[in-house]
Amino acid sequence: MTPIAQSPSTLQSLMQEVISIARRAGDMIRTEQAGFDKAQIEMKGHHDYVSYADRKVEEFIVSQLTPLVPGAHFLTEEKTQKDKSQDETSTYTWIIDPIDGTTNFIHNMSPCCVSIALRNDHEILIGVVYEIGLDECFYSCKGDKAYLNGQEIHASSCTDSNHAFIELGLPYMSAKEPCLPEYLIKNLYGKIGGMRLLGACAAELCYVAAGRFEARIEENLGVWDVAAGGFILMQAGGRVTTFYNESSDINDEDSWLDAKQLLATNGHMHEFIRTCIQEVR
Ligand code: LIP
Repeated sequence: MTPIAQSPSTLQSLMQEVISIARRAGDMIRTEQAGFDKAQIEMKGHHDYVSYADRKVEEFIVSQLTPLVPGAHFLTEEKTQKDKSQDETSTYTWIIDPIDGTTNFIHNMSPCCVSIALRNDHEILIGVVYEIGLDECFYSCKGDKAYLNGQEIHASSCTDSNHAFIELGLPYMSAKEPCLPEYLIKNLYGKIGGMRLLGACAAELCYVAAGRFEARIEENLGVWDVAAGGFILMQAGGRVTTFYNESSDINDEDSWLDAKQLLATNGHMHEFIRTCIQEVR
């Protein structure tokens, strides 16, 4: 396949098309959420919910993205597409979570969002996250800044852990994993500004990018939970690594992107939180 031109203007116009697709997918989610019948819930795993809405939205997104980068592969949470990202015919992969925050979605809660990233080999070129509850679209592309609904965003400049506002994520696989948030709550309670569990990793990474929070921490994540939001955060001046690895390089194949565990911060809080995690594990 022909590689897509990666000039800033080409990527920006491709990004605008992805934003439009994410917003239309968001409209579908809003409609489905308004009339959602809990009898439609299915289980993918222990406490890991899915519904026909996730699959319907995913199929819509795939159909709209397909002509934008002909031959690109798809890596999607709901597996409506075969993962061919290891096959050599294309280096481009769309990474999609049609509804990130599915548990929030089925309980008619926010945040829940659409997350779409375009990856070329191990480099992310575009990230778009659209959160439906507050009608907030976060986006960035290689060579550009990070934006929320047209306004530039930046990770916070907070350097004082005493005021840090931190988001934790609870993985679904409770039986298999020792619960890191439990240890972190014990360890950080009284030492930082506040902690929240919001339940939609992609949106929460963008909240760190927009300076609302100082950090977001979770393990056992899928690449579709982190690809777009992690990229947007880095473009907004934040830092994204695994808990143990120093690497924050989006071109590094051993990086956070495929690691399933994510320490995402405004940069200033990184070592403070990494040390806390290392103390409790
Ligand atoms: C979920 C997340 C949530 C996280 C879960 C899960 P889903 O994704 O975004 O914040 O805690 O581990 O990955 O299933 O709603 O797309």
